[in-house]
This record gives sequence, C-alpha cells and structure tokens, in this order.
Amino acid sequence: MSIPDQEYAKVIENLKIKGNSFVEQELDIQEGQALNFEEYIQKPRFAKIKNKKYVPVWNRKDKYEPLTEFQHVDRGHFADPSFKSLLSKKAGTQDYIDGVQVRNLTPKFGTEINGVQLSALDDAGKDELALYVAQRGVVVFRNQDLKDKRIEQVEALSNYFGRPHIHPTSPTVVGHPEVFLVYHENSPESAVSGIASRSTSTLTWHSDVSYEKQPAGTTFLAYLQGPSVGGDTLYADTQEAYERLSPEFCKRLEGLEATHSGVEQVNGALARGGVVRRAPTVSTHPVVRTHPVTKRHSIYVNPGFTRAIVGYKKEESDALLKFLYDHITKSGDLQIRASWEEGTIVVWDNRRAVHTATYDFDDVLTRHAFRITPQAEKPSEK
Ligand SMILES: O=C(O)CCC(=O)C(=O)O
Ligand SMILES: [Fe+2]
Repeated sequence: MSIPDQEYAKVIENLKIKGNSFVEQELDIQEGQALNFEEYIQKPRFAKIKNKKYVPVWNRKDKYEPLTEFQHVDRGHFADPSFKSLLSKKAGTQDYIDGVQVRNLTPKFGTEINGVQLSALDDAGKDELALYVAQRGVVVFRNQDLKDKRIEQVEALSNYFGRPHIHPTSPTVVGHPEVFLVYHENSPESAVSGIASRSTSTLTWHSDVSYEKQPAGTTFLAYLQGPSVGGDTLYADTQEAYERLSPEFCKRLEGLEATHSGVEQVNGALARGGVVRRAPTVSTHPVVRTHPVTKRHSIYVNPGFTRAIVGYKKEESDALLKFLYDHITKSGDLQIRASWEEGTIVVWDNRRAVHTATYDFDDVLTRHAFRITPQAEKPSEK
C-alpha cells in the first residue's frame, strides 16, 4: 500500500510550512543556473570533509514517482563457487595467490579480506562477490580505492547487482541521487549527545529499506573518514537466528507476513525540515524469507521498519516481534562488528544481515561514508 496522492500533497505542504530548520536554504542545490557546486563545497560547514566529491546535498527539487516492479535476477546465480576470479585462487588448488588474505570473523558469519580490489573486478569476479557475500553474510574489504574513482564507476557497480535504489530522505551526491551518504557532523541534530539524551543506547537495528516492495540485496558501504576508533557497525545473522529455532517454532512462523513501513522515516525527515523525495511506502513481506541463490531461510523482520504481524492482534504481534528482535539483536554469538578505516568497504547481504551503526565516539567528529543499495527480488518464503 502506498500513501495516496492527497496525503503526499499534505506531507509536502507541511514541509514548506516547517521551512528549513536543519537543512538551511543554502543547501538546496537548484538545477541549472543556480547550481554552483564549487562554492557550495567550500562552505565552512564542509571544511572538515576530506573527499569533497562526496559532500552531502539535500535537493528539495528531487521528487520521484513511486517505485515500479522490476524483475531481479541475482548475480550470485552466475558465480563460479570456487571463487577463483574474486579471490584469485591458484589454478587447481585451494590456495590464494600471494597478497590475498582471507580471515573469517566467526565460523558462519562475516569475513575480512585484504588484497582484493573491488574496483578492478571483472564480471566473473562480481558474480562471485554476490555469491560469496550471500554465503558469508558480511564481508569487510580493506584498502579499497573505489572512493578515488569516478562516481560513474560507483554507479555502474550498483547497477550490476540490481536496480540502484534512490533513498527517500538521506543526503546524496550532486547529480548522483543513487549514492546514499552516511554523514555525521557536529550539529545539534546529529550530535551523539542528542541521540544519547533520548535513549540509553544508540543502536537502531534494521535491514535497509525493508519497507520497499523489493528491498535491498547485495549492499556496499564505503568509508571516507571517521573516528580513529569507534563508530563500528554491528551485524547480526538472521539466517543463523532462524536455524536455531525449534522445528515447532519454525512451524509457527510458516506463512506469517509482517508489514514494514517507511512512513516514520519520512515523518522524521519532515520534523527536522529535511528532504522527502518520494511518498513513503508500506509493504507486506513474509516473516521467513528464502535466499534466491543459497536457498537458506532467514528471519526477515527488523525493529527499524517492521510494524506488525498481519492478522495478529496487537499484543500477539508485539510479543512475537519482541521475541524475534531480542533473539536477533541480543544474541552476541550470531553477530560481528565491522571496524572502519579510510578505504574500508563492507559488502553485506541485506536479505540475511541486519545491522546498526554505533555512536560511541566523540561528537565533534565528521563520520562520512557512501552506500550503494541495489534492490533485489520481492521477498518470498519459498
Ligand atoms: O553508519 C553506519 O555504520 C551504518 C549506516 C547504515 O545503516 C547503512 O549505511 O545502511
Ligand atoms: Fe542501514
């Protein structure tokens, strides 16, 4: 169900009334004559940003129609499971060539790789990446040069794995709305102290854009700068979480569906005078989904966007979701934490891994990363 047009018009009207409390007028990059990106990136607000190509923009003029359905064929289907293009195994052996280091972070979930350059992968390597990430859930690649390449190359990578998603509310890169930015700066709105004053924890577990009809699949987050320590991203394995449930409990979940909502995210953007590019969506997805390539099941609910179990009374829905969230987010033995360095790219499969940023660092810092978010198939239980 998407929000009807009249509702959307009200939302936009509200935005105009609220004005620009957080995103000042000068941050509106207009098309054509008003665009002067050179001046914009020199603003004192952005002085601490190292990679000016990725300076955040919030363009109020960007408006998009509701997303349409498309057919997704996962690249993992085409992969050579020996991973010889991705990991450059020596012909006929299980050994990696010199310089490629592969270290599993836990037995079943998460791997760190050094010595593979994602920007240089050929199509066979990219297909293997899709499969490898599906099999490991999260893969941390160090020393990546993608941030120094043309943004067109970043977009092409996104396009390869699915349909690049344009986020309804997050900052983007001028001229490249498919590039999603994580941007934390020392402003009252984003300060860690602000978050900490509202909540005892800064964690916000979610699977990216699960409110879309076809949510994210193989997803990349590339780090540009941030604290020397802290700001790790936590990931939890919802496939392992499913496999730990009793057969009786799995039967209870069979056939259940849940609603996922993007409305609150849009309302949050409106409340701070932010950008809304598209009317928010609410989708219904199975509680257990099957990965199209690995055929493994995972629990597809998350505290960030899931709202209710379809057909359950409120108390029943709240109780079941609370159990599933606790099981996933409090089981440290199915989680990893990814630490970041300039040039780290983490690739994860949003069908399997839920994640959260951590705001445990000094709030005077700029934390800056870009994400590409290819949309995948409509979640399906079978
Ligand atoms: O900032 C982070 O650590 C993660 C942000 C996030 O949730 C994302 O990029 O999908
Ligand atoms: Fe996320």
